[in-house]
Amino acid sequence: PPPPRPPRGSLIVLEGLDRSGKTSQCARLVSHLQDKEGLPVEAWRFPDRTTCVGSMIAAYLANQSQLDDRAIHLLFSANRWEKRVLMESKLKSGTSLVVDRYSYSGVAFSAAKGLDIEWCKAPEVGLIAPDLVLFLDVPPEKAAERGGYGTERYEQLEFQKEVAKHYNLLRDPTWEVVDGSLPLEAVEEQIRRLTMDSIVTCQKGKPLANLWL
Ligand code: FDM
Repeated sequence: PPPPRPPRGSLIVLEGLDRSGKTSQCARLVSHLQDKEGLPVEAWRFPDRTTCVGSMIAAYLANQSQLDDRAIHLLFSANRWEKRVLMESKLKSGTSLVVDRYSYSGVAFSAAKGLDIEWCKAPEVGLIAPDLVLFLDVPPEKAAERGGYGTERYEQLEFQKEVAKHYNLLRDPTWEVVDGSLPLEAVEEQIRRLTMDSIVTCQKGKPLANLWL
């Protein structure tokens, strides 16, 4: 008989505007799951700037190159596709992934430039669907007040407002919306609870699915 398969890992995605607290919350969540819960988990992020495609994206974001809006959209998507096989094997071998941004950033940011939403979604079809989408909700004005917008291409209040509108269009009832204006510890607590629920559901045999649901 084949050896028993380990329970699969969960694909947890954090989304939100720049300065919504995603990146710190991802880091805190991953250390909690590893150190306190003793679970196999890895921190991932998109764009993954370490690949060849990722270096083209990095140059674009740093305003060191100019690209057609559709061309950069497809590079962001390709950057997810090139990680798909590894993502699937990690999940199937029991490792949960905490991912800072995914296809929803891809669609929200490109559609905020005026591209058609359905056109933006098309190249994402067939990527692995997250088991949990945690949306850190912070009004753009409040995120901007937190300071520390860098000099990257999209880090401007007017553009972030457009992105917020498009996140709202994409939001569906399966998303867990966390009020990112709450104190960091309160946000962290909610994220931990929702994540543990998702990990347990996946361990119990919830099948992997593909985008878009
Ligand atoms: N971004 C990110 C996109 O425009 N499309 C995508 O598919 C992804 C994953 O890239 F402004 C944007 C969002 C952000 C920028 O992201 C870099 P980080 O999280 O700051 O590295």
